[in-house]
Amino acid sequence: MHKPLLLVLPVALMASSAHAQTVNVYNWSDYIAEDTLERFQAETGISVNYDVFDSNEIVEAKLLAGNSGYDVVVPSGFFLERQIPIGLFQPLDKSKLPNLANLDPAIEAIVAEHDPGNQYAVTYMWGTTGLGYNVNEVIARVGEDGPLDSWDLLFDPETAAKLADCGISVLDAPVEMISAALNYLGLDANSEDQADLDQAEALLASVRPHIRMFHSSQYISDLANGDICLAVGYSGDVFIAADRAAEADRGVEVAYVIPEEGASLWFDMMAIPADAPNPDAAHAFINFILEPEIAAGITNYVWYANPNAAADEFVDPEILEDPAIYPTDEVMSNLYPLKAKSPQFDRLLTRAWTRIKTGQ
Ligand code: N2P
Repeated sequence: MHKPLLLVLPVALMASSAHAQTVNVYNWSDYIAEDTLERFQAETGISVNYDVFDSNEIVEAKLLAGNSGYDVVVPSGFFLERQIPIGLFQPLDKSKLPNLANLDPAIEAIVAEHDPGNQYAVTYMWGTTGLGYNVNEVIARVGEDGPLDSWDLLFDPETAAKLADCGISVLDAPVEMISAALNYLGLDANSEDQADLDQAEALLASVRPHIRMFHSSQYISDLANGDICLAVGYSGDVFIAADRAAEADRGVEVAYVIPEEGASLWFDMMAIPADAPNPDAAHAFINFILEPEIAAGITNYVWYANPNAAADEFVDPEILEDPAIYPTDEVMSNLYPLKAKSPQFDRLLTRAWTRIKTGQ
């Protein structure tokens, strides 16, 4: 009588633990080391479904639709900030995240602006949005004395016109692009004022004819291959392009600059959707990323700063000492954090962005 029961039980347990052995992760493209996922699986026995995106808007749309199937998502803090209050995430169970102790309290304090009390999210990596350029091609067109460390490269129509033939790419990211324009105009980069937005739109429209591409990830290979000469890009992505160009050794030299007028500062944050199928595996994944050698391994591969104080000793000195990656206080004072946009402003922004892209 008992035997069949005993045989049945383990099967039921196996079924539930098989389910417990997958974590579904949705992260930015080009944002993890080659061995991170393998190491996670080897250490925890949990396998990973890993999908990538290159836009906060896409992540938000999936979360709003519900049943995304993801256990861990990595929106930027300035999007996460408005996603928390509408219930898209579950609070972290900090008892399952002992590696939180490794986090740099200074970064924790900054991201608490997005996530009060650091209750819902853990910083994955952080960086800036600046300019990547092909050193030889840009100097050939604007001269050694040209505005190489200025947003003039993009926003001054005469300068942009000189670069149009070798290719200008900008991010297909309205918040980042409009804030860069506002900042260049000397306005508050986070302004939600209609008149300010109008000015930013006019500025972008004035250089629109010189822009070849609106895309948020293709510029990595395009810069590395010499197919474009200027990109508004995320810091680490431009460093990846520079590294690939150097390795290819075909005479392409790529540089990243935080322009003198300033650049945006953002934090990409791991959070667990309210309807995540496997929150336990999500916690295991987040805790794993917080291991100092794992975080450093990612930084060393993708050239973004991590929030992990205990990881510094494992980060390549070339990266740790680069003020465009780990900003000094002086560089930091020239960066502006992006803030969450209200739904009202978002509607205006989306319309303005469509007009800019379509050139109308
Ligand atoms: C990773 C780009 C992430 C930066 N390739 C955007 N927050």
